Amino acid sequence: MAENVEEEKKNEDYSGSSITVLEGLEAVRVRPAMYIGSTDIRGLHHLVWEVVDNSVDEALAGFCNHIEISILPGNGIRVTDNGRGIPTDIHPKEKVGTLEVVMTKLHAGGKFDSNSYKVSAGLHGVGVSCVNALSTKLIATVRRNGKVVTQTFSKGVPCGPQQEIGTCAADDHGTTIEFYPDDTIFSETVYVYDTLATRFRELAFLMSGLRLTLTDEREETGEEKPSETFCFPGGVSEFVRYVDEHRTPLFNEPIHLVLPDGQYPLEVAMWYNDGYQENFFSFVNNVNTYDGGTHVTGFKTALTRVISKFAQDMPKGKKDISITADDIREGLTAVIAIKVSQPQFEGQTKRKLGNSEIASYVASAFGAKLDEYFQENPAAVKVILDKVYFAAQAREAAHKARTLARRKNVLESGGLPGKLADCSSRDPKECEMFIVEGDSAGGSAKQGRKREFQAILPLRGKILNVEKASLHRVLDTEEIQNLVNAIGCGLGTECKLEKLRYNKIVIMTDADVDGSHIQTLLLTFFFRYMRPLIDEGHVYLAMPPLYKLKVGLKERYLFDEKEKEIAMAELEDKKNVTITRFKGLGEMSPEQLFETTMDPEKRFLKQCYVEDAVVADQIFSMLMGEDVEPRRKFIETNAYKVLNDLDI
Ligand code: 0RA
Repeated sequence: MAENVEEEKKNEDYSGSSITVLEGLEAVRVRPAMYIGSTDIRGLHHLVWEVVDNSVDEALAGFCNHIEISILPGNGIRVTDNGRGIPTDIHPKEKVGTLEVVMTKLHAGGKFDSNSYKVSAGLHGVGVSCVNALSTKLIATVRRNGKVVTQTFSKGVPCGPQQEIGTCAADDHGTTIEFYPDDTIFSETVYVYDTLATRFRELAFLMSGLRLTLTDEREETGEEKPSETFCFPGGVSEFVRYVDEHRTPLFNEPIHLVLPDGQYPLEVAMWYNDGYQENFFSFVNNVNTYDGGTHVTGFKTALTRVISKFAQDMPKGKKDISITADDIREGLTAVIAIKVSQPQFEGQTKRKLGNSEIASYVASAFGAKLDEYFQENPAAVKVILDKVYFAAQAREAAHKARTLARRKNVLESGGLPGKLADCSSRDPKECEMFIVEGDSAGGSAKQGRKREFQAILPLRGKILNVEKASLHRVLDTEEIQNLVNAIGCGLGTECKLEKLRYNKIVIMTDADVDGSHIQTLLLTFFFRYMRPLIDEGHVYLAMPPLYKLKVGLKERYLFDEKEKEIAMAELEDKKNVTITRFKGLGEMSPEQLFETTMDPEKRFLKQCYVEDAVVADQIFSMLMGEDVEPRRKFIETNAYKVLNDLDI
């Protein structure tokens, strides 16, 4: 066939076909940016992507495993592949050599069979004919069927018909394209080695087994010419390894999942490191989608779904902190590479995949594969979940720190919890705050207090048991936030007594089991998070009376059973005697509450301090038990042993 073509060509006036070529390719020369994006350095490199892309297509089709690229003196580029070689027989429709058609017809794209994943590295997919149009000189050489055939072009126009210039081994095949960009079109004509190397490395990762060699053959420096060969049998797995080279991985091998046979061939590699960033690299048909798109969305959906599913099976203690998609992606490096036959690119720079069907495809196909992988690799799941929960904790801690910082500012500008009935004095030395169990007792306390120096903070129900909850959850509860903000001295390492707003913090609860429980919960909180408050003697327990004894018109309050027995024994005649038991603080009138429990002249307070920190720690942590009843019992009978009582 090739011989016939040559015979025909030799006998023909070549100008006929040249005219049609000019019509097509002249448009490229008039508006080059429309075809290759720009005529700056990016456009200049784009020519290389376009040519190499044709060779990559041969590799994708399974006919090529080596591509050699050289930067030539005079800033030419030579790309040689070991693919099938561009056909050199006569093209049935165009009546010239197929080689010439490929090199001169716009959008011929190289191949005539439907090449479904062709997008071109530059996203424009204009084909090698554009490169030809924008080159002062292009030489195409084909090794095929034992022959070496070449054709030369200038600005897209053939300089003559293709010529057989020699023979090659019968099993030798491939294409060489050498071109010199037109410096009247490009503002920049000097190739950047690293730009080319980066892309070829990337291509080698994406096309496992394909070997790409880049050599800089420009100026003779006497030194060895820069040359690199990129070949990664591990594919995208090695890509992730390369990206994370300077990070500390959480497990030895990246997770590498390949779904070659689905509707959209898909390959994912992912690896966790001990850092905080998420690092995604996504590709569609070997083109980097810098701005992600639907394939990345699908990946994220699947990842979140599958990891969350496995998180359900975690031990109970871990689960009380909820994890987010961001927690799941912290420290994750992933490469997502998909093949899409009709990709739609979005955005100003067209670097984002838009096909909506891809999101659901990736979510389900990759999700199923990842689920399967995790079922088979429980050790990996454990490492990942540990990391994810660590991220969740750190996130919540950071959030709390920010919230508290913000709240502190609010506080400084006079903002205090709405439930707090503050005192009018601003001298902490004389100020007291009563933490009161229940809103109704809180109401009585507000009415009965000495407003100048006594503040009231009603507590609704019980605060969280801080021994059983993470710091983050503790700080999330409104009651504790109110407490922290009202007291004003901050928490944990940030607990600064100079900022304390009250000299005395008085816990005022009913004299019953629930009251004791609330006391203990509050003391546990102060012990764990505001320890200096206890150590410096700022925390007190109020001692409301248990009984009111009325003899005639005289009233007396009795504070415990023993006191009651003595008082009863002292009564000689028991006429006109009434004894009332207070079921709770709420049963007292504001006046009674003040008189019996809050009046500094008459009240009893217990000052709390820690006798032995280690013992206290043991006891407080012992209170973590799941069973409420034994804990209550313990509190009732033992809690006060930890706390030394001091009557004032
Ligand atoms: C047209 C048809 C075939 C291959 C090619 C073009 C081809 C183009 C380029 C550009 C650079 N390297 C290339 N390698 C091949 C298919 C040929 C066949 O069916 O044998």
